Amino acid sequence: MKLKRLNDSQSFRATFLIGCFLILICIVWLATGCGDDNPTNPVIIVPSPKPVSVSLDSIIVVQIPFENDEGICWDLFSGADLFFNFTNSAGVILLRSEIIYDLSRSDLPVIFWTDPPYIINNWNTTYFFKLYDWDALSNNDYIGKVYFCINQVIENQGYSERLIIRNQSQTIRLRLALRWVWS
Ligand SMILES: [Ca+2]
Repeated sequence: MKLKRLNDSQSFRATFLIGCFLILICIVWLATGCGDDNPTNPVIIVPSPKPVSVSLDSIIVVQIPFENDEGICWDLFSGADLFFNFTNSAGVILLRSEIIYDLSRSDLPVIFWTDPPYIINNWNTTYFFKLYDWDALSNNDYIGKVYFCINQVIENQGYSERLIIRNQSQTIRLRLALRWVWS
């Protein structure tokens, strides 16, 4: 075999290329973790699962006041005729309950089913239950309201399937059944 001697320029070029090649090998070696004697496991960030929707399945009225602020019963000769409107923050009525006539304290709690279950679209807004005593011959009497916001529910108690909401004076208490759909 015949060897050909390189001139200075060719020698410099060959050295430069070999140097570049070695640096490249080092970079690949380090990047793949081969240079670490005690490599740590790669961290895999798994996003927390979030439900895709939530629906309101039922509303249980646990407590209402049976007298108005002046201490007078809603109806003079019978119990309250309870119903409620479920509204968004703009006051638009989304659901209206049936009326339960002649309700007395011993009848509580009473349950109202949503049929079909009401899907809560806006998790960032406040929804209201406005409770009334129905009257045939005069305007309905306003009993009071309670409200909730889904994002606040999640923040306070996670994806809970049972939510209790009260008014400020603690005279109204509702228990909501929420159903979270995960996929
Ligand atoms: Ca009434």
